[in-house]
Amino acid sequence: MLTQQELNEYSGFDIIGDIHGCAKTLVKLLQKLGYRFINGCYRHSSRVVVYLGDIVDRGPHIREALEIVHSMVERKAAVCIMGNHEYNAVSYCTPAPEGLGRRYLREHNAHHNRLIGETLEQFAAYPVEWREYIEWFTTLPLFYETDSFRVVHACWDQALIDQYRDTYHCNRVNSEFIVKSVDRQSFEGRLMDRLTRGTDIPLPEERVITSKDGFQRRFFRTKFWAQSPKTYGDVAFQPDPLPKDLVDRPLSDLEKSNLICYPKGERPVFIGHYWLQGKPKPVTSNIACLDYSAVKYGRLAAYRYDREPVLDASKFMWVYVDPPEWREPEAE
Ligand SMILES: [Mn+2]
Repeated sequence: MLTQQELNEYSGFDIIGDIHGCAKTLVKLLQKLGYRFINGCYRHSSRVVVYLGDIVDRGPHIREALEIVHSMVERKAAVCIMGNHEYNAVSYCTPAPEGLGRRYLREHNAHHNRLIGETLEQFAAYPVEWREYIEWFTTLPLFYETDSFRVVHACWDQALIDQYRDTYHCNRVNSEFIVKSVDRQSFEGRLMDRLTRGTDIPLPEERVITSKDGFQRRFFRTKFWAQSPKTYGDVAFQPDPLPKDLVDRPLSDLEKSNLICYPKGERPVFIGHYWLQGKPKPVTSNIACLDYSAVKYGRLAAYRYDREPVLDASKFMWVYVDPPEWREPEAE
């Protein structure tokens, strides 16, 4: 992995959000950003890519997307952190220790099978390669920071990150951590959940929202930067709207105490994860989300970061995901 000193030699950082198997669009975005394929990977003479995780699942060219990202990370042309989908892949494919009551760390139920289905299908003929990627995922950092910015897949929680550093003395996971994290109540489980999935609030009165991708949700995703929020509407941050009658519902003291707030004066943090739509722009002056729903014909988005303390809407770049990303490659 790139050291801090090596990173500082680059003039800037191109931070790229959730790819989800849209490899053709990724190539277009890298080219638009000035990267060229030289000596085994895409690279730039003076810039480096930071991938925010969620390379796998859902899209049509997952194996190709992994090849592009992995080759860049190997050759120090990029850094890649872990998304919840890489974590899911590792735990889905890792046999459980005895006594857990199931064969794999992540249960093979209908919901989980469906989420990872595209990935396993596309790797069906390449089992050795898939095994190597699983081993690679097991070593990915959960968060990353330099003197000027921070990245995490879903939520920067300083208290948990500090505790992690005190315990593990690094920012990467390992197989022991992965096994412990299966228990959602453990420190490892809470950290993994918080950093790769963010904060959320359970819906009251056992209500359910059916999300746009057809899943039933019993909670809604919340901001980790809301300053003294009062209602559900003040903290909701997800593509599926809250039911109208819940928007003005006051947050209880318990709900408030479970929220966190990334301070306004802190260095910028970049996240993916949230399926945003529309024209990319910063979420706040020091938070930018780069997940613009690429895999649902949205945009694959990047932010060209040059160490500025205040984020700027003009520094987003993107490529629209065309239907051809989804068609079989034509015979050439
Ligand atoms: Mn994602």
